[in-house]
Amino acid sequence: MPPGDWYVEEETFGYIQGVLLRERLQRHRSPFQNMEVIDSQLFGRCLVLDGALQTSEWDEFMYHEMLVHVPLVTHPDARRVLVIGGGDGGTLRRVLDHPQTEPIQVEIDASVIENSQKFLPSISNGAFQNPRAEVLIADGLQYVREHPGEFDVVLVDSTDPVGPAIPLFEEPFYRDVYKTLAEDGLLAAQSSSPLYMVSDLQAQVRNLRAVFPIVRTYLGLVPAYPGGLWSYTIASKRYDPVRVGKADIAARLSREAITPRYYSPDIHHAAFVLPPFIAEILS
Ligand code: AG3
Repeated sequence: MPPGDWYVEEETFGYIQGVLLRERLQRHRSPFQNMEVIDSQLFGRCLVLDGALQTSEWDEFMYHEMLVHVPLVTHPDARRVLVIGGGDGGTLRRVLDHPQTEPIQVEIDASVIENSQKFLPSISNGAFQNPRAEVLIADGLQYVREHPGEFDVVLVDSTDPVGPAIPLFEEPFYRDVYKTLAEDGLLAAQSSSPLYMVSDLQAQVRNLRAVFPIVRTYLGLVPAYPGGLWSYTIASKRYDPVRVGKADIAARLSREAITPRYYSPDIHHAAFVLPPFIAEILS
């Protein structure tokens, strides 16, 4: 390795990815996880939880725009939006871009929100101060169980399916999400690397298919994540994300004055086009 201080991420699946650091800014151990904030030459400041890079100043928009705009444009009028996890605020911020939404965020670890606001303020960009948003420090699993029939869209912005996040990828949770959604509601979740975490993706899609009639996986670039290609999955009761017309998407973005840097009407549709080897993984 060239000289210098490197952040090196060792993946359980036998792969390492690293970036040259400018500075290690913060290290914190919460009751839930180990957190680090680092500053790197290529990606800027990054949030790391339990040794997995969660988001960077440079590419956070690629991930958060795809996790949020694809489902929120698929739903014709999502007002009540529940965000589970997402302590850095990048997801909440993109939900708030849609003026009709009244989001509730449930994050289990207050210290992720605190440290993200302190060290990575450009990611939430004021979202936590927005009076339209309600932020609760609580267990998302329990919150969903206790709030049936309340949401149009649920967004799961979690860590990888290891350790405490595992239940967020399992069928019992998806059954509770089904119940917390209105009769035309939908869920979107990050769904791991389609290259390196194939069995995780397969299990998640299987669990979603056991509960929801429409399940669609889509892809996007997130260079800071291992392999750079990431997947997301929408599970829906009524609206099918591939049936939203490009002209309607363009009209929505212009009416709501949203100017994304990754997401666009073309990207919305391109993201659902899977290379045959990935389609086969999911068949
Ligand atoms: N959640 C998905 C992060 C996955 C990264 N995995 C890894 N580095 N092995 C990101 C949360 C951002 N709001």
